[in-house]
Amino acid sequence: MTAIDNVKEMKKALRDKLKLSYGCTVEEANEAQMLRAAALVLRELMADREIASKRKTRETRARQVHYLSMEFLMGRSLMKNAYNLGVSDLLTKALEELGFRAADVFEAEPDAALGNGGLGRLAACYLDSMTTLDIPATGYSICYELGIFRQRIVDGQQVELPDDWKELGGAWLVIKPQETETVYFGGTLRRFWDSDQLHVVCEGATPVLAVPCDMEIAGYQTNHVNTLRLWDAKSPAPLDMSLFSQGEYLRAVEQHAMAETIAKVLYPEDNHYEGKSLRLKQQYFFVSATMQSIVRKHIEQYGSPLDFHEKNVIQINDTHPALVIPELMRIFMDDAGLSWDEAWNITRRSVAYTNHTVLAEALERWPQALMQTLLPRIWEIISEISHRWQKQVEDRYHDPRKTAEMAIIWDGQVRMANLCVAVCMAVNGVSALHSDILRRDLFRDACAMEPSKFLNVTNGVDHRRWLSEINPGLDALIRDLAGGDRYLMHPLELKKLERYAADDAVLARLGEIKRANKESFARYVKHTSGVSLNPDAIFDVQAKRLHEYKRQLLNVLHIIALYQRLQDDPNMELRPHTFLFGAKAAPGYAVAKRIIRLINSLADQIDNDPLCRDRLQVAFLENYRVSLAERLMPASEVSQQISLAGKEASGTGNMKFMMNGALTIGTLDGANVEMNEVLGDENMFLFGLHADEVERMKREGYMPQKLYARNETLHRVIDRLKLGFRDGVSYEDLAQRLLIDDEYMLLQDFDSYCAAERRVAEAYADARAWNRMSLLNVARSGIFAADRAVAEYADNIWHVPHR
Ligand code: 26W
Repeated sequence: MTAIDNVKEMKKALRDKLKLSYGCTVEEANEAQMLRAAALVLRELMADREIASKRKTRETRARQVHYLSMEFLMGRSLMKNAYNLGVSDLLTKALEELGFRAADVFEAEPDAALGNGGLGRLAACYLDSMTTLDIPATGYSICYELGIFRQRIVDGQQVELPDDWKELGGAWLVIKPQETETVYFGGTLRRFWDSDQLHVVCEGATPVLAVPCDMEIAGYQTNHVNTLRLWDAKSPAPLDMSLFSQGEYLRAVEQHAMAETIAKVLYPEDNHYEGKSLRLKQQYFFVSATMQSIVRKHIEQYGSPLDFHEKNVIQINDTHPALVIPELMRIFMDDAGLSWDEAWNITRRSVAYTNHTVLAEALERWPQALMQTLLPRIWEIISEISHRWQKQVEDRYHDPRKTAEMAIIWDGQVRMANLCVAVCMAVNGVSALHSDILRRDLFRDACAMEPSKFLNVTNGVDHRRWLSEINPGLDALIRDLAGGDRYLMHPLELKKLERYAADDAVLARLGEIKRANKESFARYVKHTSGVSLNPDAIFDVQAKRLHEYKRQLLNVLHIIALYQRLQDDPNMELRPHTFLFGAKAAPGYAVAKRIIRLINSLADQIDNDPLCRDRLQVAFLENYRVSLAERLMPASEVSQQISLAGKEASGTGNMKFMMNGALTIGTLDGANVEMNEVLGDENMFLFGLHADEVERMKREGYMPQKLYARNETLHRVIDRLKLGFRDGVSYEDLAQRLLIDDEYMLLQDFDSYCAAERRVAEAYADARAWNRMSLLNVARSGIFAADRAVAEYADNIWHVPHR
């Protein structure tokens, strides 16, 4: 097996790759070229292991996990792979000795940003853990040409730019044309009998080629290597000019264009469904290619599809890949010749579904007409599943209301969540609270029919990346105090830090580490944007997608209140406070974009008011993304997790902040509830309505205008929105939204939020007490490691062994 054991070998390997792929010397190479050379060196280290891993899976006839997700938010890979392969020091030294600044080479790598936010990043963290736990697993998605847009702020407003990541990021991809699959769209169905067997064929369908672009995934301290398979879409044949004479030319051009657009761009909507036909094409494209390839390999090895479910488990990341259900049925029946009952038994036992949101506007419902024309056979199969399910529901409940609610096809729409709930062997939520809401509310009646299939797996994050790799200072402290690097494989070992909760020297060192991280982040921000952050101020951070339910606007309302207090009383005692925001808004989400503009207007106002100098600051961090989060988390002191209770399925940023010693100000929502269970009320800052209180108040009638009329502070804040700031932009629209509807109850939680912010400021005044809380946050963050979450999937859903 290829190995690199010292700096000399690493330098030679880099030189060789430069020569091979660019025909240049080290002296002639630039950072981008060196980056590609380094990627090739690491890929070579992984390639042997990947082959060996696959061979082992085959020989032991092991059950395999197939993780299907429309999004994998991988971020950068060079540092991560070097770290997992145990060569990060070697690589850094080799680069330096070859005359490069290693940091510049790492920085040259673009993020592979094939995802929007939580759901996509979760998939990336889980790939790392599945591999580290030696689970034979493959991730599947689309090889989008453009990932999530790059965000620029121009005159306070978001502008979207294309994210052309593949030019350099493609260095990690291995293209495998020999494993191409063909996916068919449209056409008309024809049935015929042939020796007692009914055949269904689809004629005149448009073929699209799915070409695998594989990314190798190395685990930590293991030789096991898994694969992330990204499908690229290609048109089958080059344009055939001879078709012109047959009048087919335009059709050929259309087909060609259709194929080439499928993998063009990631849909940038997060938690908001739009019934676009291109999106449905993307979903079927990657699902069909994936399932064809999995079934083909299964039959090659085992000879029969009948034991498919014993050797394979398909995990679907939300409903986006839900077409696996009818597609598996189709392959088993139409391609493998099984009966409906045989196909149904295998399919039901193979697929498990994770739900990631309860927001009604995020639930996928495809128009029947679209599905019928684009995927006629799939539509037929879904219809049959739907009929059978409906009968089951009627027999069980005899209740037309429930029949309507639980229906898969209703009112001209195909409801993907109901399809998954009806068919899958397991359905799980992503935090204890979220899973309870699924069982008690969203999927109540289906749950009563089959309670044992509704499970919880609280999310987790890759703590090797999100702590050890990005926060070397804290990593060194943990190694000193908690038994070296044991915590990297056993995250609960972080608990050992608790012994030092009263150790002044340790607490001081923790404070120094945070201070150094803040300074380094401030240097980075200065360098990249020109903005000076004051490292003496508390770094109070809200970084996540922009969505009304996440309530960035509540954060803004509080800052305005603070600013007005300062204006009223310029001599008030105010500890320096810097509020940082990072957020992308979906390009079509007008309100979210207005909130971004508001944050920038406020930042500008405060920045230009001498009253605020060195005391109050607001900064909007442009283009929030994985690689920026990696710099931000270690420097953060306060983590804002302030969604309306019951709306955030879990959150995973909350866990990353906690691991890096930030204290949480938050509602009892998503995984915050479980953070509160391990931390107690004394080590975080809770506020706001609980999920059940939200429900009750909504039922009984919530009237935001009353709060506005009664609450002097709130009144002034909202009036200030209307008035606007020094740039002359009025935010009357946002003010009206709060007064008329306030769907996410910002006004209701305003007072309690301000009180919690005051507790934060008071607590920060006592550095020792603060550092103690910070230490306890790190110490108790171990349960939020992705290794724990993946082990639970393996034990309770996949039934596969793991390390
Ligand atoms: C169809 C449009 C669309 C696109 C993405 C709908 C829904 C989504 C995702 C399911 C939204 C999402 O990312 N959900 C987040 O998933 C995280 C991982 O489980 C959770 O931590 C977040 O709370 C949840 O918002």
